[in-house]
Amino acid sequence: TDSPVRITVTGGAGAIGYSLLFRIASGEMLGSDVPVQLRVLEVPQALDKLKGVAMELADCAYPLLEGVVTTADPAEAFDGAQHALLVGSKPRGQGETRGDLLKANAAIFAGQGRALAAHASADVRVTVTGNPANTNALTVSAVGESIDPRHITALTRLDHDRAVAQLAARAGVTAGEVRRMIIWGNHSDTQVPDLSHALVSGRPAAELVDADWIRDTFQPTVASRGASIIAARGASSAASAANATLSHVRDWMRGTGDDWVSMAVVSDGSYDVPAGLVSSFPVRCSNGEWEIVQGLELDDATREAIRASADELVAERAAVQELGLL
Ligand code: NAX
Repeated sequence: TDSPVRITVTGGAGAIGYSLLFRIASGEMLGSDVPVQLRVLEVPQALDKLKGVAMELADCAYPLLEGVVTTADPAEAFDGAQHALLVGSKPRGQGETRGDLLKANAAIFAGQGRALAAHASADVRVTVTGNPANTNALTVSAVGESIDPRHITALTRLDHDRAVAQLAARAGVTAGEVRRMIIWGNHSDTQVPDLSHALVSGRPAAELVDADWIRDTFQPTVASRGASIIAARGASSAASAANATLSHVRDWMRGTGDDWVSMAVVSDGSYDVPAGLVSSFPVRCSNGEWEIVQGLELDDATREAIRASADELVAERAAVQELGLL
């Protein structure tokens, strides 16, 4: 039999991990015929909790799950990893700014990037969910030079799926009827949800919804959805974030068919996003590789919004560079 695919998940004792690990082990990510081994990294204080999660994973008796490693040692966690899902990060503390968050996490992701480069499989594919996700991915790339930069991505799929859900509800259809949604830019409130190329049951979405709704309701609702979930639930999105992380990897590996998805990937300068930044684009995936959908026409407002989000990414990169990490 084949040896199991080694999947490293960081922050496995957290809220997203509590959904994500079980669904990976069930075969939902890589397929119902692909054995997996989970290698889960946590901080030392959370190892006991993580052991409890590992006990529950065992108790699910998943046929595809060939072992769970729990550790606080990045070298052990990333050993032979073919996928690395970097979920764990330091949350924003009381009174901390996004800048403080950026610096604390730059140090964490620099350490993990080095461990990945030293210990993971040469073709490891990295998906960063932990915030600030785009810039954390950039940090991993900067320190992990032996890893193909095209294999280091960040999650904007939750924003993408939120946008699909909003459009579907407005159009009175199920989410499966919506295709070709786009999120551009940073996973932050400067993100650019764009339905101008979306199709609803094969028809252009722009024919079904008016410009006022797009600008005044659709875009702000998608961009502030995370805050709305926190306000309602008293905790940040967890099951939906796990679902998006899993869907990101699944579609990257198993392909997007004639649809596309949004992923934050290293820019090649497409759509005037400075080359080298990790920014969200519409991508098509096949054979485990992505390519940016080219040649889409954008209106001036969308171009301007993409530029503003790219400016934010440049500023985030500069803040990390100041630390001497890039
Ligand atoms: P939790 O605070 O529940 O869990 C995070 C876990 O990470 C904790 O168990 C913590 O001990 C662990 N951790 C912290 N530093 C670590 C390190 N250096 N190595 C290993 N583990 C470490 O947060 P959760 O709700 O699971 O969210 C995790 C991350 O996802 C946060 O950064 C959050 O901001 C981010 N999100 C990103 C989203 C996206 O769309 N990109 C959406 C959801 C979520 O907000």
